[in-house]
Amino acid sequence: MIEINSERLLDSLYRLRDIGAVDRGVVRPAFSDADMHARHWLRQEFIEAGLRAEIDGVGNVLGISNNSGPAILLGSHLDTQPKGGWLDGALGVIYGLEVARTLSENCLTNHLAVDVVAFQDEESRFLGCLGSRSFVGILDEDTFTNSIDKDGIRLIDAIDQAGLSGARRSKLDPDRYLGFLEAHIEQGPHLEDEDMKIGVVTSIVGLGSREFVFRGQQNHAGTTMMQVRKDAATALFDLAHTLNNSFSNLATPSTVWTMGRVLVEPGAVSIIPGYAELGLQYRDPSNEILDLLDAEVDLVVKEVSKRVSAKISIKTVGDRIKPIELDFLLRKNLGLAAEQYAPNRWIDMPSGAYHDAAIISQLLPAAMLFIPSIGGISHDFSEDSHQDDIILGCNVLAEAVIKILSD
Ligand code: HGY
Ligand code: MN
Ligand code: MN
Repeated sequence: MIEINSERLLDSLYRLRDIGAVDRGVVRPAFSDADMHARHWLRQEFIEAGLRAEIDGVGNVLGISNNSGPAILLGSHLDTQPKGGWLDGALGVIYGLEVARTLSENCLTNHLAVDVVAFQDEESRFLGCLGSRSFVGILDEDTFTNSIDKDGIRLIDAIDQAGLSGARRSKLDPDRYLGFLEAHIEQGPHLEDEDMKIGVVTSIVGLGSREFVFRGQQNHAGTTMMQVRKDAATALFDLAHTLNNSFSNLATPSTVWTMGRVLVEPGAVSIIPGYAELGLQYRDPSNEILDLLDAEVDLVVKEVSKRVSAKISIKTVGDRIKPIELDFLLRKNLGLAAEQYAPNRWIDMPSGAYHDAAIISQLLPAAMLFIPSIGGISHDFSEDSHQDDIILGCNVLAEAVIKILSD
């Protein structure tokens, strides 16, 4: 059984963690200085690992083996949430680097072709899975040209600022690969609750999203009688409350929805808000349920618009990320490897988080491997995993890669 260099693995993870470190977490939003620093650092690591390395026109970092295919592509994303954990995305990227290094150092495996990728903007500063969408060729020019972040910064300006304007946008060559494997922290409590060490992911949820805008009339909070007000915040609260109730009636046990972004302007206690924004995101393993929730949103907007005085409009309808099943053969090899390193301590399980693997699966067989998240926490500075679990996961991935490429 292969043994990765655990000291080197942890050292690379800790050095990456230092880039954009805040408290116990990291702040490396797509195209931020910290993100680009991490990408240039990683490109150098790929070169030292003997890979041909480049940063492409949307910031994806690619490390390509000199070995001829068929190859395996390993990786994940390098960008983080605005207040992110140190392992979300980073784990899968550094696992890929360590597997490439370990196999190239071993005379029995140094002929195998292991490529590694670090995608850009999986965390949707501009657009969820921006980098992997560009890599599979489904990022249309209109979206590329018109994407802006929540502060109104244009994607093309962020790319220019990062010094990437004019760099080519790499495209996946499906003929080179047998598949894509993304290792990731579970970001939930299931593995820890079941005292399991490895999750072999069966499916990835789908996702719908909306941005609502509420326009009313800013006015004095004392002299404006209730019946004449056009209060943007009251309309927002009414819509949020009604959506919560109506989604609860449609939801299955695996349906989740979140209203994680609220803006009320001008945000002063003695001023009736004239403007408000609300971000809604909903997820389910079933595309049919997501279609139902889509339709329900439109019905609820119509119903609430009739009874509030502010005007409600839908600013953006996010691209649907479809739920997907992951590749059976790749999963089988992940399971065989997991059984070798963690006998009876691994399970098949769905992913409640979405991942670049969902996008890559449009062109390549794809599969994922999870390691436990302490307390099930993620998208928070306190996100963490036990060192032994981190090392075990990388060994399982390396063994699975050898099985897949040697079959
Ligand atoms: O939100 C997600 O599922 C992913 O972590 N971006
Ligand atoms: Mn994330
Ligand atoms: Mn992630």
